[in-house]
Amino acid sequence: MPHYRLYYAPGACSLASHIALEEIQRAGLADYATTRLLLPAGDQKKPEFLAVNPRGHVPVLSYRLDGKEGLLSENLAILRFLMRQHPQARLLPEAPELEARGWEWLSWLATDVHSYAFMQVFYPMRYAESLAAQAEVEASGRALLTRYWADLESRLPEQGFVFGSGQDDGFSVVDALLIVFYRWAKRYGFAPQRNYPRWVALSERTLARPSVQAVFADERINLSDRLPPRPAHLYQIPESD
Ligand SMILES: N[C@@H](CCC(=O)N[C@@H](CS)C(=O)NCC(=O)O)C(=O)O
Repeated sequence: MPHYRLYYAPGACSLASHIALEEIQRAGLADYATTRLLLPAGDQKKPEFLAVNPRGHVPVLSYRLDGKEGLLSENLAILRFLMRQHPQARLLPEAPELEARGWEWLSWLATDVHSYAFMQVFYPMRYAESLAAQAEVEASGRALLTRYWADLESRLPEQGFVFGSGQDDGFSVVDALLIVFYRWAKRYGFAPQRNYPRWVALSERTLARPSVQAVFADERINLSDRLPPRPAHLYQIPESD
Protein backbone atom coordinates (compact mmCIF):
# COMPACT_ATOMS: atom_id res chain seq x y z
CA MET A 1 0.00 0.00 0.00
CA PRO A 2 1.37 3.49 -0.80
CA HIS A 3 2.71 5.40 2.17
CA TYR A 4 3.10 9.16 2.44
CA ARG A 5 4.43 11.70 4.92
CA LEU A 6 2.96 15.19 5.07
CA TYR A 7 4.91 18.10 6.53
CA TYR A 8 2.27 20.48 7.82
CA ALA A 9 1.71 23.38 10.19
CA PRO A 10 -1.44 23.45 12.33
CA GLY A 11 -4.24 25.28 10.53
CA ALA A 12 -2.03 26.34 7.61
CA CYS A 13 -2.95 25.83 3.95
CA SER A 14 -1.47 22.33 4.40
CA LEU A 15 -4.76 21.47 6.12
CA ALA A 16 -6.32 20.79 2.68
CA SER A 17 -3.64 18.24 1.76
CA HIS A 18 -3.99 16.73 5.23
CA ILE A 19 -7.75 16.27 4.74
CA ALA A 20 -7.16 14.76 1.27
CA LEU A 21 -4.72 12.22 2.75
CA GLU A 22 -7.17 11.37 5.52
CA GLU A 23 -9.91 10.77 2.92
CA ILE A 24 -7.55 8.51 0.96
CA GLN A 25 -6.55 6.60 4.08
CA ARG A 26 -10.18 6.15 5.17
CA ALA A 27 -10.98 4.76 1.72
CA GLY A 28 -8.26 2.15 2.33
CA LEU A 29 -6.14 3.39 -0.59
CA ALA A 30 -2.93 4.45 1.21
CA ASP A 31 -1.68 5.40 4.62
CA TYR A 32 0.27 8.38 5.84
CA ALA A 33 2.21 9.90 8.71
CA THR A 34 2.81 13.55 9.49
CA THR A 35 5.58 15.85 10.63
CA ARG A 36 4.32 18.92 12.49
CA LEU A 37 5.99 22.32 12.14
CA LEU A 38 5.21 25.37 14.23
CA LEU A 39 5.41 28.48 12.07
CA PRO A 40 5.49 31.01 14.94
CA ALA A 41 8.52 29.13 16.31
CA GLY A 42 10.21 29.45 12.90
CA ASP A 43 10.44 25.67 12.31
CA GLN A 44 10.03 26.26 8.56
CA LYS A 45 13.33 28.19 8.45
CA LYS A 46 15.37 25.63 10.39
CA PRO A 47 18.04 23.69 8.48
CA GLU A 48 16.35 20.32 8.94
CA PHE A 49 13.21 21.57 7.18
CA LEU A 50 15.06 23.66 4.58
CA ALA A 51 16.68 20.37 3.54
CA VAL A 52 13.15 19.13 2.78
CA ASN A 53 11.89 22.34 1.16
CA PRO A 54 14.45 25.10 0.57
CA ARG A 55 11.53 27.52 0.04
CA GLY A 56 10.63 27.13 3.73
CA HIS A 57 6.94 26.48 3.13
CA VAL A 58 4.47 23.81 4.13
CA PRO A 59 2.96 21.63 2.81
CA VAL A 60 5.48 19.10 1.57
CA LEU A 61 4.57 15.55 0.66
CA SER A 62 7.12 12.79 0.82
CA TYR A 63 6.23 9.72 -1.23
CA ARG A 64 7.66 6.58 -2.73
CA LEU A 65 6.98 5.83 -6.38
CA ASP A 66 8.48 3.06 -8.50
CA GLY A 67 10.91 2.28 -5.70
CA LYS A 68 12.17 5.89 -5.46
CA GLU A 69 11.65 8.44 -2.70
CA GLY A 70 10.35 11.85 -3.75
CA LEU A 71 9.45 15.20 -2.21
CA LEU A 72 6.73 17.45 -3.59
CA SER A 73 5.89 20.96 -2.44
CA GLU A 74 3.03 23.33 -3.37
CA ASN A 75 -0.42 22.56 -2.10
CA LEU A 76 -2.10 22.35 -5.51
CA ALA A 77 0.64 20.11 -6.93
CA ILE A 78 0.24 17.78 -3.95
CA LEU A 79 -3.53 17.69 -4.37
CA ARG A 80 -3.15 16.98 -8.09
CA PHE A 81 -0.64 14.19 -7.44
CA LEU A 82 -2.92 12.57 -4.84
CA MET A 83 -5.89 12.80 -7.23
CA ARG A 84 -3.92 11.11 -10.01
CA GLN A 85 -2.57 8.40 -7.71
CA HIS A 86 -5.95 7.70 -6.11
CA PRO A 87 -8.81 8.46 -8.51
CA GLN A 88 -11.07 6.16 -6.47
CA ALA A 89 -10.95 8.70 -3.62
CA ARG A 90 -12.97 11.08 -5.88
CA LEU A 91 -11.19 14.16 -4.63
CA LEU A 92 -12.66 16.13 -7.57
CA PRO A 93 -15.39 15.21 -10.06
CA GLU A 94 -14.14 13.34 -13.12
CA ALA A 95 -16.26 15.01 -15.82
CA PRO A 96 -13.97 17.47 -17.64
CA GLU A 97 -16.14 20.54 -17.16
CA LEU A 98 -16.71 19.92 -13.47
CA GLU A 99 -13.08 19.04 -12.93
CA ALA A 100 -12.11 22.33 -14.59
CA ARG A 101 -14.61 24.12 -12.35
CA GLY A 102 -12.82 22.52 -9.39
CA TRP A 103 -9.46 23.88 -10.62
CA GLU A 104 -11.07 27.27 -11.14
CA TRP A 105 -11.94 27.25 -7.42
CA LEU A 106 -8.60 25.84 -6.27
CA SER A 107 -6.47 28.27 -8.24
CA TRP A 108 -8.52 31.29 -7.21
CA LEU A 109 -8.29 30.28 -3.56
CA ALA A 110 -4.54 29.54 -3.70
CA THR A 111 -3.55 32.65 -5.67
CA ASP A 112 -5.98 35.56 -5.21
CA VAL A 113 -7.32 34.70 -1.77
CA HIS A 114 -4.19 33.21 -0.17
CA SER A 115 -1.11 34.59 -1.88
CA TYR A 116 -2.45 37.97 -2.91
CA ALA A 117 -4.91 39.07 -0.21
CA PHE A 118 -4.26 37.03 2.95
CA MET A 119 -0.50 37.47 2.71
CA GLN A 120 -0.99 41.24 3.04
CA VAL A 121 -2.93 40.64 6.25
CA PHE A 122 -0.52 38.01 7.63
CA TYR A 123 2.77 39.62 6.71
CA PRO A 124 2.43 43.37 5.97
CA MET A 125 6.06 43.70 7.09
CA ARG A 126 7.09 41.86 3.91
CA TYR A 127 5.60 44.64 1.79
CA ALA A 128 6.35 47.84 3.64
CA GLU A 129 8.78 49.23 6.17
CA SER A 130 7.07 51.86 8.31
CA LEU A 131 4.29 50.82 10.67
CA ALA A 132 1.90 53.26 8.96
CA ALA A 133 2.62 51.74 5.54
CA GLN A 134 2.22 48.24 6.99
CA ALA A 135 -1.20 49.22 8.36
CA GLU A 136 -2.16 50.35 4.84
CA VAL A 137 -1.01 47.05 3.37
CA GLU A 138 -3.06 45.14 5.93
CA ALA A 139 -6.12 47.32 5.22
CA SER A 140 -5.69 46.66 1.49
CA GLY A 141 -5.61 42.88 2.12
CA ARG A 142 -8.73 43.13 4.27
CA ALA A 143 -10.62 45.17 1.66
CA LEU A 144 -9.74 42.61 -1.02
CA LEU A 145 -10.86 39.74 1.19
CA THR A 146 -14.17 41.43 1.94
CA ARG A 147 -14.80 41.62 -1.83
CA TYR A 148 -13.70 38.04 -2.30
CA TRP A 149 -16.00 36.72 0.45
CA ALA A 150 -19.03 38.30 -1.27
CA ASP A 151 -17.97 36.71 -4.58
CA LEU A 152 -17.46 33.35 -2.86
CA GLU A 153 -20.85 33.49 -1.14
CA SER A 154 -22.60 34.20 -4.45
CA ARG A 155 -21.09 31.03 -6.00
CA LEU A 156 -21.84 28.56 -3.22
CA PRO A 157 -24.77 26.13 -3.33
CA GLU A 158 -27.55 26.41 -0.75
CA GLN A 159 -27.19 22.75 0.12
CA GLY A 160 -24.54 20.07 -0.05
CA PHE A 161 -20.88 20.56 -0.82
CA VAL A 162 -19.56 22.63 -3.73
CA PHE A 163 -20.05 19.60 -5.98
CA GLY A 164 -22.90 18.45 -3.80
CA SER A 165 -24.96 16.21 -5.99
CA GLY A 166 -23.99 12.90 -7.49
CA GLN A 167 -23.75 9.30 -6.49
CA ASP A 168 -21.75 10.06 -3.35
CA ASP A 169 -22.05 13.17 -1.22
CA GLY A 170 -19.82 15.20 -3.52
CA PHE A 171 -17.24 16.23 -0.91
CA SER A 172 -14.11 17.40 -2.72
CA VAL A 173 -10.79 19.10 -2.15
CA VAL A 174 -12.52 22.40 -2.95
CA ASP A 175 -14.48 22.01 0.30
CA ALA A 176 -11.25 20.95 2.04
CA LEU A 177 -9.46 24.11 0.88
CA LEU A 178 -12.46 26.33 1.64
CA ILE A 179 -12.45 25.28 5.30
CA VAL A 180 -8.89 26.62 5.62
CA PHE A 181 -10.06 30.07 4.59
CA TYR A 182 -13.22 29.91 6.66
CA ARG A 183 -11.12 29.29 9.75
CA TRP A 184 -8.72 32.08 8.84
CA ALA A 185 -11.63 34.44 8.12
CA LYS A 186 -13.08 33.76 11.57
CA ARG A 187 -9.75 34.15 13.32
CA TYR A 188 -8.94 37.40 11.54
CA GLY A 189 -12.25 39.03 12.46
CA PHE A 190 -14.28 38.75 9.24
CA ALA A 191 -17.27 37.27 11.13
CA PRO A 192 -18.61 35.12 8.27
CA GLN A 193 -21.61 34.20 10.43
CA ARG A 194 -22.92 37.77 10.03
CA ASN A 195 -22.85 38.02 6.24
CA TYR A 196 -22.29 34.71 4.51
CA PRO A 197 -24.95 32.12 5.43
CA ARG A 198 -24.10 29.73 2.58
CA TRP A 199 -20.42 29.72 3.50
CA VAL A 200 -21.29 29.10 7.15
CA ALA A 201 -23.63 26.22 6.26
CA LEU A 202 -21.08 24.68 3.89
CA SER A 203 -18.37 24.95 6.54
CA GLU A 204 -20.59 23.29 9.14
CA ARG A 205 -21.17 20.38 6.76
CA THR A 206 -17.44 20.13 6.13
CA LEU A 207 -16.63 20.28 9.84
CA ALA A 208 -19.11 17.48 10.56
CA ARG A 209 -17.28 15.13 8.20
CA PRO A 210 -15.35 12.42 10.09
CA SER A 211 -12.14 12.92 8.08
CA VAL A 212 -12.19 16.66 8.82
CA GLN A 213 -12.89 16.09 12.51
CA ALA A 214 -9.99 13.64 12.69
CA VAL A 215 -7.61 16.09 11.02
CA PHE A 216 -8.70 19.02 13.21
CA ALA A 217 -8.11 16.81 16.29
CA ASP A 218 -4.74 15.65 14.97
CA GLU A 219 -3.61 19.23 14.21
CA ARG A 220 -5.07 20.32 17.60
CA ILE A 221 -6.96 23.20 16.03
CA ASN A 222 -10.49 24.53 16.19
CA LEU A 223 -12.34 27.49 14.73
CA SER A 224 -11.58 29.95 17.47
CA ASP A 225 -8.14 29.15 18.83
CA ARG A 226 -5.85 32.04 19.57
CA LEU A 227 -4.08 33.85 16.73
CA PRO A 228 -0.36 33.14 16.52
CA PRO A 229 1.92 36.05 17.39
CA ARG A 230 3.22 37.79 14.28
CA PRO A 231 6.61 36.23 13.49
CA ALA A 232 8.09 39.67 12.85
CA HIS A 233 11.53 38.57 14.02
CA LEU A 234 11.74 36.33 10.94
CA TYR A 235 11.01 39.05 8.46
CA GLN A 236 12.66 42.14 9.86
CA ILE A 237 13.92 44.39 7.14
CA PRO A 238 17.69 44.66 7.51
CA GLU A 239 18.87 48.01 8.84
CA SER A 240 20.54 50.08 6.19
CA ASP A 241 24.02 51.39 6.94
N1 LIG B 1 2.75 28.52 -2.81
C1 LIG B 1 2.77 27.70 -1.64
C2 LIG B 1 2.53 28.59 -0.45
C3 LIG B 1 2.61 27.82 0.82
C4 LIG B 1 2.55 28.73 2.01
O1 LIG B 1 2.45 29.97 1.91
N2 LIG B 1 2.59 28.10 3.17
C5 LIG B 1 2.57 28.85 4.38
C6 LIG B 1 1.57 28.28 5.36
S1 LIG B 1 -0.09 28.55 4.79
C7 LIG B 1 3.95 28.76 5.01
O2 LIG B 1 4.56 27.70 5.05
N3 LIG B 1 4.42 29.90 5.51
C8 LIG B 1 5.65 29.96 6.17
C9 LIG B 1 6.37 31.23 5.86
O3 LIG B 1 5.96 31.93 4.91
O4 LIG B 1 7.34 31.50 6.55
C10 LIG B 1 1.68 26.61 -1.71
O5 LIG B 1 0.63 26.91 -2.30
O6 LIG B 1 1.90 25.51 -1.20
